Amino acid sequence: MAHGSFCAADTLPAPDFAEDHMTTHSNPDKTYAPDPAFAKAAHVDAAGYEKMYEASMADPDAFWAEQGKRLDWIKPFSKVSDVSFDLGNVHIKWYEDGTLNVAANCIDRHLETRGDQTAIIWEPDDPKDDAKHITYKQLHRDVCKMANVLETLGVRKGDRVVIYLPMIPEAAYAMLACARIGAIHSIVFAGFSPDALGARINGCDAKVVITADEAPRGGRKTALKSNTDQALLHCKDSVKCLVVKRTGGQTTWTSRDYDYNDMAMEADDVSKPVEMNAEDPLFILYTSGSTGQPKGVVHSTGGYLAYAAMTHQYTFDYHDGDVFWCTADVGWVTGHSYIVYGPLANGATTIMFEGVPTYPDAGRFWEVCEKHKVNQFYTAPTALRALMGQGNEFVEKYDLSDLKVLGTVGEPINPEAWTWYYNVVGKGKVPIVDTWWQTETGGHLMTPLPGATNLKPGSAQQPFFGIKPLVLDPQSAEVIEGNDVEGVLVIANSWPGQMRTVWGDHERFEKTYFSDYPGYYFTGDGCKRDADGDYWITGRVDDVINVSGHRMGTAEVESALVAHEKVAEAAVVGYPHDIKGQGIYAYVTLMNGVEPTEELRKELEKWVRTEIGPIAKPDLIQWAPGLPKTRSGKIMRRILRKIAEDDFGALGDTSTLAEPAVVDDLVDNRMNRK
Ligand code: 6R9
Repeated sequence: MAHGSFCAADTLPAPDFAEDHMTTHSNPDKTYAPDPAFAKAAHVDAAGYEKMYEASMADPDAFWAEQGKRLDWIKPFSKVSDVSFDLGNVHIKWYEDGTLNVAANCIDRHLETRGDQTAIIWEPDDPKDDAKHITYKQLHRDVCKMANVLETLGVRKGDRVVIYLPMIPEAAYAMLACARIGAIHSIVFAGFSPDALGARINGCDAKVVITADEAPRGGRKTALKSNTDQALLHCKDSVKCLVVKRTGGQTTWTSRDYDYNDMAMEADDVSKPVEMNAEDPLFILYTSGSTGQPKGVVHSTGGYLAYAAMTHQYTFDYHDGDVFWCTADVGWVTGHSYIVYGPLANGATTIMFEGVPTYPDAGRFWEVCEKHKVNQFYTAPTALRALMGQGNEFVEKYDLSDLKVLGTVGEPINPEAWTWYYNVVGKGKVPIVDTWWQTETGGHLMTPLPGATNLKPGSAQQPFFGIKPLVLDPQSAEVIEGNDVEGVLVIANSWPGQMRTVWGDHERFEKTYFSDYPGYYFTGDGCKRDADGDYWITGRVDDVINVSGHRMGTAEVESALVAHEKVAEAAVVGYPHDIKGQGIYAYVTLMNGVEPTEELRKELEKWVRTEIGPIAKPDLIQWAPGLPKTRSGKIMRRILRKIAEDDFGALGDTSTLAEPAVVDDLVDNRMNRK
């Protein structure tokens, strides 16, 4: 089974109940103020946030011109922004007459000051194997070699290169080598099938695909090279395949294959960075929408890098010398921005982890934190929820005293998981940043700042500098002013990290993001702005359910359910209900060893009633041994909705799920009304 390191839940049995995490019950009204000493040393404290945010709103071009200076430009920009969100004429340009090279910004400019500092710590799947410490000097050498290998294969500025690699240093080399020669990379997560890989190679008309023999993960191996061979059966004959040796497990070579290790040995270790325009595409990343084919999200060279670097520095309060660990895979946007581009642009030490959170056991994250003295740790709620059920002793065995900031991303974090993260991992001393953003946004759009914000568990709280969020009424599209309100979330202005277009389909870009609410970037998320003006993401708008005229985020009900001591995970969808319009349908995974009984069903209904209110009481609870998730750990509610509607014929494509078999179980149980 293949999956991102984020989704520990897929690999774990439902956790045993009766762990002491039950003592960490959250109090929803409690906030957590920054430690004064931390705030003092931080890049931004509370007053600093207000001041800088106001400056970013008052004169955005002046603000972003200043931020543009964090990069080294070959030719400095004179124009800051040229943006229109008007349907039919949507264009987004930042720093458009400046030129630069991303690899030079991530590597070359650090050589003089920190050439011997570790740039990347590579932690292999098997903890018995040695970690690698790659200095900026070594990174420079290996990226130049890879750049020269790609040029030998005929790759030139503007060409596309698909990367289908395990989490090994060569994945970062490949990204940076493309950036160095001006090629556009498109990473396909190594857990994707040959079909998905083939579609993406064809979708961006790639010249070369870079892969490895095998990807070890959680003690098992995925045969990437043979997947690539299968994918390439459906691609042009001219596509070349560059193969990196990871395990030595490759058996077949074809005439289109090139041996990376041989070629790199011969390749020159210097390569001149190509001068790129700020608006030249840096990469394409395919992401799925709620419907239709995946979209090729296009990110730019200058604006994207400035935004990734800036958010990495402020959100995590990154300081020189810190060791930063984002547990994502480079196959997702989080890995692009916060394993490679943001940290390296800032001259950081960044960890690349090949494994999963539960191999060899549920202590792996914390073991790695201790071993590499991690200062900032960034992961996903799904991983935390799974780990918290395994017992606190997996955390408590390790010395986590170097942790300064904890982060989460990917979905709303339920207050239970937040509190566990805060108390058990952070020992009640380490601020948590709940970062809300999207593949499309390039970097964080809403997040607390660790030295500035009074933290509220479960809330992404406040906009990042330069971001102007608005809450709209979904029906009338009117702006809802004031606090204690709820609606759909749009962004009123642009920021440098914003995606520029959908690869090969600008019309689809306009239609997807700028047509429902004209004049704004539509995020697809719902949100609340509470009485204090803090933002709470309520989930994708297509996950919003309307019960008897009450709009409700599915996440809200889920959060209540998982707060119950016997519940491991829950997913909630709407289904047609004669009287209420929509009813609440809850899929519930119980803790290990807990028997699903009628009595427990009643208990959970009552629990949600008291947690949220009578309108939130689930109309139907189905026991679910597992939930259908994407490989990045997101619950596929589209499928759950269909099952709830008894529409079993229309489940759509389930092949991209981490474990397609869980769907059969759910359908079975639904049919038999279990
Ligand atoms: C970075 C990433 C984007 C969607 C987004 C939202 C959900 C992400 C969140 C969050 C609540 C957070 N999301 N972070 N919801 N709180 N902190 O995940 O990108 O894979 O494109 O997903 O994920 O629904 O719209 P992507």
